[in-house]
Parts: sequence; structure tokens; C-alpha cells
Amino acid sequence: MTIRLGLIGAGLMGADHARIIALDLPDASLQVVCDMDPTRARAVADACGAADIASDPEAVIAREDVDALIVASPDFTHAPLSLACIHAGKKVLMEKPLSQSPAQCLEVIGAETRSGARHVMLGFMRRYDRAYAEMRAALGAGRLGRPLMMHNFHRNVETPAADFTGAMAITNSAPHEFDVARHVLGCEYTSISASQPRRSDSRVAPVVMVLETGDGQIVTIEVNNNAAYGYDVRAELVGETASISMNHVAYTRMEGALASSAAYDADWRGRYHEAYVAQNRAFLGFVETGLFPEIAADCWDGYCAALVAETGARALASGAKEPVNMAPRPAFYASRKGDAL
Ligand code: ISE
Repeated sequence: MTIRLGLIGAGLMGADHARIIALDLPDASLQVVCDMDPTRARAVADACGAADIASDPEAVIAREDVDALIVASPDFTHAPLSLACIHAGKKVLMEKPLSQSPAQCLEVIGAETRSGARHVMLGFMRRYDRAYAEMRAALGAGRLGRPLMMHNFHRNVETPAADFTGAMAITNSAPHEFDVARHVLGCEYTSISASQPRRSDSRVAPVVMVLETGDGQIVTIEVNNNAAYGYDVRAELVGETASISMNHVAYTRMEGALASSAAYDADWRGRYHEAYVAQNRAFLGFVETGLFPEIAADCWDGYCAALVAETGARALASGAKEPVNMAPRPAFYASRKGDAL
């Protein structure tokens, strides 16, 4: 059966999802590309063989010839569009974040819980990256002993917008680390502190965060949105008996001029291409079977990331270590079908 997908949002990530559907998902077709800007929607539709374009996301969600949705529109639309998909009974792969507001995440969680079925898979694609999967497997197999620390570096060439702030480094970029470290360690955070070194110019400086978990681990995260040299993500998981770290991911290395060098990707789309493809394939499996994919992020994970991010932004402003006060996890999210109620 071919799954007919509606794509909402034809920007940077939307165009990337469209390419993945066209080139890497033979069991899916791109039925319609929806964007406020018809020229942008048309360009993506033509490049990736979509039948149609549209500008009203709610109408696209309701279409009979759309089986499921991939949403990559601006962040503030994610919660309302998740609600629309839940109400329409359609499954959606929603780009992260679910919302930057934990309260709004809880609203979506309430709607999904009441619907009695899983609808929303969240695009925390790093869960599908091989390096993090190997770290998680090594920990699960007992090869590291008790986990003590996970160190993370997340560097972008430059900020996506000139008015990007330190708080946005925490609410826009760091949620990837909040989610993947929590996924690898299988823990919840109990506190976060954050601070920044001083740059010589007016660009946003790196943000360095220290988080504590309920199991007594420490997670450190550096987000540097103006690293200039390339897209560079690193992680090391340190256990009591061994440590495992991510290698630089590059297919080639250049030797010349008395030096050896490996290239960096310009942004996350190249570095995480395989992870995006694996994630999107898992989403199709979810649409076909109704079973929520084993390692995918759900609305509860979206809430956790949003809550830690909101608390982290507060910690940056206050300079103090702030407690992370999580709501209780609904029983609904214990089952892959969501029928635990
Ligand atoms: C962006 O939204 C992402 O999700 C990228 O993975 C991250 O590296 C970047 O900092 C964010 O702005």
C-alpha cells in the first residue's frame, strides 16, 4: 500500500523531507505540499513530484486523499497542527519542538490521551543516529558500568537569525541534546544551570549547561550557534568502567600540504541524513501498523524537552541552578498503541 503524505511547510526542513519522500521512501507518495508561500510550495512540489500544492494546513489535514502528515512549518504552529491531526484521526510526523511551552505540550498530551490512540511522532531524529544508538546499546549491554556523565557539544556555523539569543540556544538548539541524552541514559532531569562566556562581538555566545538526573548522573551541554568552522556535534558517555564517544562523521579525509583534514557538514541535514531517512521510514511503519515505533519520541518526550528548555532559559537569566519540576507521566505513554488507559 502506498501511503499518501501531505507535507506542511516547504522551508529548509520541509524541502529536505520532500526529497527524502521522493528518493528514499518508495512506499510513500508526496500528495500535496502546503505552504503560505505558493512559489515555495510549487518549487518543492515540482522538484519532488507532488501532485498538488495548498496553503491551508487544516484543509490539507482533512483531505481524503491524504493518509498522514509530515509537518515542518514554523515552531509556533506545531502544537495547533498536532491538535488538528489528532482531531482528524491522522498520524503526523511533527518536526521538533512540539511546542516551546510545556503547558501547550500538556494540552496536546491531553487531546492525544483522550483520543485513545497514538497520533503524533516527534522529529527528534538523533534517536535514529547510529552513534547514539551504539552508545545506548553499549550502556544497555553493561559494557560501561554505571553511567556517570554524558558530555555534549553542539555547534552550528552561525545562527539562523541575527536576533538569535542565548535563551534561544537553549529552547531551539539544545532540545536535541535534552532529548537524546535522556533517551540514551533512560533518565529524567532534576535540575539545570546555564551560563555563557563573553564574546568579543555582539553575536550570541556559546551557552554551557549542566544538568543533573534523578539517577545521579551529570549531563553537560555546550551549544555554540556561532562556531564558524562547521556543523559539529560530539558526545561522550562516561561510565564507571569504560567510556564511549562519537567519532567525527565524514566519509573521506584529505591528505595534502603536510596536513590531514576531514570536512564538516554545513548543517544538520547532511550529518543526520541517514537518521532522517530511518526516522521517516519508522513513521511509515507507524502509519501502516498503528504501533508507535520503539525508539521514536512522542508527545511526552516533547513535553520533557520543552520543560527542561524553559527551565534552562530561566537558569540562564537567574544564574542559579533551577529545579526541573515535571508533571507525572500519563500511563497512556507506557503503551506503544496508547491504549493503556
Ligand atoms: C535547528 O532548529 C535544528 O534543529 C538543528 O538540528 C540545530 O543544530 C540548530 O541549532 C537548530 O536551530
